[in-house]
Amino acid sequence: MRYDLQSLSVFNFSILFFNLSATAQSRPNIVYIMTDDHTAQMMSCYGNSPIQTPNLDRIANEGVLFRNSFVANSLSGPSRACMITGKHSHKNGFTNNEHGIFDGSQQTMPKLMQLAGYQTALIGKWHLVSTPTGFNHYDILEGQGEYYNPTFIHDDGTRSIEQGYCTDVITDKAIQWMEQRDKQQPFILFVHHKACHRDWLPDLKDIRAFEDQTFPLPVNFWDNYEGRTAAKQQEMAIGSSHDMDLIYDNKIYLPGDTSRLSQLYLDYVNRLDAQGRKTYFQFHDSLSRAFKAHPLTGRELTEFKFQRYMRDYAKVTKSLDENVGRLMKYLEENDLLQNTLVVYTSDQGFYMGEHGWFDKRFMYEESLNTPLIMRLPEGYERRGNIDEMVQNIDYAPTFLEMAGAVIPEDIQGQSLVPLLKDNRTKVRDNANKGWRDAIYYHYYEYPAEHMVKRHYGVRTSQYKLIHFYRDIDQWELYDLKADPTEMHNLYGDPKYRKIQKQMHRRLRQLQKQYDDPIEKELKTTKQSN
Ligand code: SGN
Ligand code: CA
Repeated sequence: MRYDLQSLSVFNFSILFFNLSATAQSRPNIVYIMTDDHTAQMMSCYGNSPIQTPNLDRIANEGVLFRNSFVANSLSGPSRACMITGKHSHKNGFTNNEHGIFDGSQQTMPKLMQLAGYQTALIGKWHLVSTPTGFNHYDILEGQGEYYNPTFIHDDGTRSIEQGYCTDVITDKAIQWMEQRDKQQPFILFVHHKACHRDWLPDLKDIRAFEDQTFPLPVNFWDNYEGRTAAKQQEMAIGSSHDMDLIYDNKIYLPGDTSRLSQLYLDYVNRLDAQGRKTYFQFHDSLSRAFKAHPLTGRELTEFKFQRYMRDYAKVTKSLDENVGRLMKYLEENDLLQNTLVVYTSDQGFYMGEHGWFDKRFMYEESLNTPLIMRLPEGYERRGNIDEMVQNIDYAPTFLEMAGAVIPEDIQGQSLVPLLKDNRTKVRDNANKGWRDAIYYHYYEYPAEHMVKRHYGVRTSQYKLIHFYRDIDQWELYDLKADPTEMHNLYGDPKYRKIQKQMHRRLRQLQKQYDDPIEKELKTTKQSN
């Protein structure tokens, strides 16, 4: 049921929540685990992963796996803002990392969960610049946070350096909070990891892991970006020494290297204590010496960088998977599994060499997608893969509905509860007939690091239409069935004239539905020029 929250008086509120106290015990807890930049290609439950993630697989095996899960804006801050508001970027106001400050006075899902009688806690990466609101407790990383001995900002405004590896520390804090919570009330706990964000520094116990593994190059690794200007002009290529730095990103460093990025690299590594630094550099110095004895160039160098990137990312992911296992064990041992929704997702997907890239931002599949698996509480019978298209704006209404709370009219996402309810095919298919047939996307951060041009677009189950705009005016159209790796821009192809027209119409409808003013703004700019 939906209500216009602004028009509800306190009196109405008390009526709406009147019945909730009676069912307080039966309302599920929610443990929402969101990583940074962890992508489905690096999760074995999604298939074709070069590494194993057994603890994540367990969540999927015992619950559900969304095969078509997307973000609304593939960048950390904006994605997080979409998630906690249930609204697209132009509505929640946080469109980009560079200039965004989240307006914490607006309606958010954690605030509504509090109103519904939930305890709310946030541990880890926040990245929305302003002080978190709507949480009974928070303990957050400063900005992007650090892997080694990270600094935390506590909810009393103080800061301290916490000893340990970031993924372990965040998990410890999450467990500590659950230990001391009020056990009479349901809770929602947001566990926001820094892993697997750049520059992929591993837990020292994993420093030698995956070193014997050779990772296969994606089929479109050597993409030449024909017919795709924005893709050609990005700055996120593994092969570019400017975009992926041999020292900062690939850790090929020997004392005497003095670039700005080598200093930044050292700043992060030197957070380790003396013993930690010794272990770290023992391994990396030998790697660096071996590289410098036989320096590579051209394609060989690019492939070397790719292998280093994949290994570092895999190491960071290994610790992430193990820590998710630790959190699951805590839930199990404390009889919390039965009545807890466990969500595992990321703030967006990531390129693992597809198109020759790392990073995200583009509306192409790897970064438009975000992993989404759930272990469901009692009463939610669905299991296995879910194919409906879902988006991170859907999480807020889902959690609200599960909590028995009202879903305000202005929330733009759609509750996933109908998809989670019943495992009987017939019942399910009937219930989901009216599910969305397209999703909307809008990315804003340009000019900025990695130089991905502003764009918006629509994706249906088979097609995708993208418009790169402002300093460029280029449309792209993809047939995802015929061309799943998005190498052939079909825009203007006479064979696709009808599809192109339909996709333009669907785009206009979605921009109207979500009230995105961008087309009007572009028209006004055109007229005034
Ligand atoms: C940092 C990274 C970028 C990354 C952005 C945004 N550079 O600026 O590579 O795209 O974060 O990432 S780094 O030199 O600081 O590592 S996001 O996930 O937070 O949006
Ligand atoms: Ca991210």
